[in-house]
Amino acid sequence: MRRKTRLIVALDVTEESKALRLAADTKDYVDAFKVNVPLVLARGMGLIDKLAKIGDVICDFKVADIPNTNRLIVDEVFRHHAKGIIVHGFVGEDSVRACVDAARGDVFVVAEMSHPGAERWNAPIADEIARLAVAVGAAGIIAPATRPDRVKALRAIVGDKLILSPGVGAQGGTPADPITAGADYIIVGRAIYDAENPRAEAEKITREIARAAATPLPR
Ligand code: NUP
Repeated sequence: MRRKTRLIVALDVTEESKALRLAADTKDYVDAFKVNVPLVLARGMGLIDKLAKIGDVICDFKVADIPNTNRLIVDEVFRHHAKGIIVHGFVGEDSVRACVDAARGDVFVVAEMSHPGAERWNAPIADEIARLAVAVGAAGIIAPATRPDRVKALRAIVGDKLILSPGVGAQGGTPADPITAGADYIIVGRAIYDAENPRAEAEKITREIARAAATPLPR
């Protein structure tokens, strides 16, 4: 995955034509497209192959099963030309390792989710999941843009692994804060695909990312 604009757009629409239009409209401003389960349930895995012709695709399937089932899911995803997959870490080392072993691209492990409910069960084990991601050789982790202090803390754990940070816009996070806190990429869905002009919105967000990236970290 290239690291140019540091924006990943979440294509959380369920119409194939909308997903393809959104991808074509925003491709100049994004480093990757993220596809979640609703779009694939609605339109099938063939759409991943089509999107992969426009840009890099990360499948956000939050894989969370026993090692053998994880392996089968990961295999299927890369057969459709995805470049990355998002998996859960709480299921344990063997399950995550099965994903990394089966992957023909990047595996990103959800360390801590962005929604309020994650504070109860997920946040208390997030540091351990981040350590697990490093131990099994994952490409990176998911950390919440809604809690930039947690992005900073998780960065200290994962070193130079990639951090992808969702929760910008509709969930209340800003593009700048997670970048300043150490995220490599931000993930944005509704703020772009619900905008009147998704391309212009994507461009605006990339300018905010660039500005934040040029600002030195506070000491
Ligand atoms: O912790 C997470 N939070 C999150 O929002 C992990 C995720 N993978 N996501 C996904 O990012 C979520 O499922 C959606 O596809 C996207 C955020 O969308 P939006 O809130 O920007 O519309």
